[in-house]
Amino acid sequence: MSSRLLIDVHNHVYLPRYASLLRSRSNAPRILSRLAVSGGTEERLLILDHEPSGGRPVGPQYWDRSEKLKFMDLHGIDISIVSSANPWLDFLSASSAVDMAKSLNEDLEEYCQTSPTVSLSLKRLYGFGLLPLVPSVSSNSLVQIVDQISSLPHLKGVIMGTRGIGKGLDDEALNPMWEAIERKGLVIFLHPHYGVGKEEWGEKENGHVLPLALGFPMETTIAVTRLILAGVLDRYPNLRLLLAHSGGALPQLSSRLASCIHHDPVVASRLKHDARYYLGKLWFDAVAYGSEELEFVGKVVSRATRYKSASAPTETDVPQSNKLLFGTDYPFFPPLEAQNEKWRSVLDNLEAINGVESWTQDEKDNVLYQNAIDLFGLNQS
Ligand code: 5CU
Repeated sequence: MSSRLLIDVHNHVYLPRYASLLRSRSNAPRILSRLAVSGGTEERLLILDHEPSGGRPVGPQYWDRSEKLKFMDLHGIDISIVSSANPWLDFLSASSAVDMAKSLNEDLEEYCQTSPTVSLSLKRLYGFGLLPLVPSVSSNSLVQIVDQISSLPHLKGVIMGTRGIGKGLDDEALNPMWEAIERKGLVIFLHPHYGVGKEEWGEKENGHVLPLALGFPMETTIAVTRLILAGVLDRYPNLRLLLAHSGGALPQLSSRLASCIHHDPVVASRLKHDARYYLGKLWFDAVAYGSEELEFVGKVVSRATRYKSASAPTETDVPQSNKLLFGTDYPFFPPLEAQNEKWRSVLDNLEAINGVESWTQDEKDNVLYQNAIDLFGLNQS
């Protein structure tokens, strides 16, 4: 691929079927209707723990494909890899979650398959499917839905929260699912929803700042660390995990993690490699809003092969920008002021990538599109 592109790997949708489900509910997660100050009715979204009881504004940007394409055009985004937004199917019974996953995956395939094209072989929209990750679901159902997703040509992976089927991502009951995802070559987009214990946030009114800025990334940090400690990446070395929000605090804490493991023989004996090695096996979105943070993540990830055990296959260091991928988090973080203007949150992330001092233009292009082409196999579409 020679022409330059912009590919957004972190953006969301509530497909119309899912928005209807949220409208039918009387407790969170839900979409409620209420009288607007300006007259008429307005819809509000209630998804997070401790969301103000009136929720927040929600509108077509959450479900209408033409709004997403307009947003992409406004920001020069050629391709989006779209995922359902949190909290996915977490609140459903096992049988409802299986049925809903199947239907939403078909809906998303249609949403992408009928999208405009970038070139002869490339669509503007691809997607991450949904798995029925709820308590009591059977391994068979999970594997069947992995098979369904891999049979839908415009779905390139799965989006997944951190709870697994109730016990987290270190639950052995998930092994058949990991095996199936690895076998089918799907990318896992790991995304938070629950944050960490709300008692940490004190009594001051800070809106969503603490849960979103700190709680979300810490949730991801803990979930992927538990997955590593459980040996999932040793058992399934070809699993491809993309971490939301640049992997949270994992890059910053990885040497501390390695040291703690080293001093705990029971955990150490479970793992084939130093903890830092596993960072090189992960992908990170570039939704970090700062050049220095991106540069730091790139450096930490690239040194991973230094920490492989002697028995590991020969590998070379990962170039510094090869595991980071541009994302927007659309439709979250919309501008507070004028509509029809570019979004500050998107510009911040673009400026962060373009401002990394030690990266060449080729390295920035890796993050802006080339890594996404490689990870999702878009040149083979
Ligand atoms: O602003 C938020 O609540 C969110 C959310 O719930 N999920 C997400 O992906 N980004 C922001």
